[in-house]
Amino acid sequence: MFGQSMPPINDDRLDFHGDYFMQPTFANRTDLQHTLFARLSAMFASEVPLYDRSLAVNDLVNTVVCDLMAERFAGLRVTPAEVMRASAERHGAIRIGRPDEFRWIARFFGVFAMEPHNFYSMTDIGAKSQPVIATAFRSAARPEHRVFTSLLVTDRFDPDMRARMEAALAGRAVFSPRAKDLVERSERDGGLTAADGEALIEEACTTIFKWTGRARDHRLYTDLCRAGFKIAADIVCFDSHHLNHLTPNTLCMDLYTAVMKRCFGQVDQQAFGARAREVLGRLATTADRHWLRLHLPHIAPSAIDSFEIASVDRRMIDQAVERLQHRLSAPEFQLTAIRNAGFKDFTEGPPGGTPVLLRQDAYRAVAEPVVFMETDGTSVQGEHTARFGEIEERFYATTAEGRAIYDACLAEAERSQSSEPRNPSDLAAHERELAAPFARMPKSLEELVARSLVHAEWAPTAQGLAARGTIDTGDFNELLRRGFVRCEGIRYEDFLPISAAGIFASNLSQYGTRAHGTEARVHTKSDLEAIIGRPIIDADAAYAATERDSKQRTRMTLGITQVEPHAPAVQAPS
Ligand code: OOG
Ligand code: NI
Repeated sequence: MFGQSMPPINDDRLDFHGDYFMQPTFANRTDLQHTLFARLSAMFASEVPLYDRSLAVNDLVNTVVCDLMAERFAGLRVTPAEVMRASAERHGAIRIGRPDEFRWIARFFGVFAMEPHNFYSMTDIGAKSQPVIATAFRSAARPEHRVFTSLLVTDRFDPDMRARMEAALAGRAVFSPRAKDLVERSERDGGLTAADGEALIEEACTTIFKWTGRARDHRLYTDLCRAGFKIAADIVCFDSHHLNHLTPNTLCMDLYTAVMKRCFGQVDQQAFGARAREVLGRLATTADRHWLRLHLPHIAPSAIDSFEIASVDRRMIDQAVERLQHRLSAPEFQLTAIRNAGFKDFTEGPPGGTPVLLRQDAYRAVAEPVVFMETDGTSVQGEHTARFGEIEERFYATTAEGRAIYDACLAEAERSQSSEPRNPSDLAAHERELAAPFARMPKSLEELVARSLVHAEWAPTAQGLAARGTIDTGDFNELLRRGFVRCEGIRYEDFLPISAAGIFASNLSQYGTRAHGTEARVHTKSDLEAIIGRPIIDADAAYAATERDSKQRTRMTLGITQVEPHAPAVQAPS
């Protein structure tokens, strides 16, 4: 046995001689982040059986899409491991009750290199408002995971309700002393060892984000729901920051939604077959190298450039759909056998084929049993309907001009859709009505870039390098035309409050809430920064900076001295 003076052996800052390392070896934060999300996904799959099956659907859809792309791009082979990686990206959503809890969450995500990006206020977005403000935690560069993190703003409520909510929240402790200690250790030492990282992930999956099926104060719960604040009930009556949803990434939204509706029995075999052929047929003729780079960023750009593009004929599409239908007959895809509330009617975001921002959809939340423990020791059996199954597909980050056009197109689509009531499951009519206003939004990356509607990263080509010193223009569109530079769109890594609100609303079966609070005030980004104790990154400014830096590097490498004519105005970070 070790003597009294020996340091404890479980201290892994010690080397095998029992000496302290000058530089302890810390686990890589991004690796820890991947492990965290893989484990949260396993936790959520065990809590929500439908989520588990939806992952299988997504893997199948992504495999079908990659197989089709292998037909279209001669030389492309996507291994099952690569399909898994593309499918393993996720975003989560959590809703926090108290400012001090929010600060702990921010510090927790900091351990995993996830920083707050953007401020979202859901309190003032018209009919779909909710009493929360939010930010999203993610890596600054090439994020693969994110968590949309909302904070309840209690001053939206009347004083009596507010006091009851705050009292309910005051008594809970979501972070255990151990979790807090690990977060503090990481901040103090500059990282966590693999074992400590593992311990913190364990805390995340067994307490912080875990669904317990237990709640408190049934009276408060029912009063909040009746008053139209189901989201507040979801926050204040529970003891953890349970994941509301965990959203995988799909390579083809329209195919995924079609398959899910088929699995839920919402469409018949024939209608499904027709839709799948339509969607895959469109993808097989429109997917280009930009599509590949956007959807499969793990494939080397030089490999993507080397693939010959072949035409995919109808027979191949028909066969792919037949194989898909065959696979879907397996028992694991019979979702009607699991309790469910079906799939939403329509996808949020731009129409298919308009590659900006993101498209999202979801299966609806299912009522889950909850036991309410009352202060007098009794318990009440109840239920709670909040956790749903979202899916998303990401496209290019828009510039301010691009975003303005997007918002205008969406507003126009909403106006035309609300003026013409129709069968809620008429997908074709919905698609036509969405496509019409979006006709003015370009569909190709080339055109989106030429009109400065999306952000791109620029780099010299071999031809440009050969012409170095003789290039007489600083106009990047012209340089692109002459083959001296190349560009790739920057993927949008953030959220859209309007899309989020559409998802909130369809799941809470509540369209918006009005403030009753006499003290309700406007909550700003700096309020949330004060709560977190650090600045929130403006994602649009970061996309613009990435583009600007890439242009600057390209100019330097190619020896270009001319300034760019009509360069888009540099936006000051707000
Ligand atoms: C967050 C909603 C935001 C998204 O995908 O836009 C979100 C929530 O439901 O708490 O996750
Ligand atoms: Ni979401």
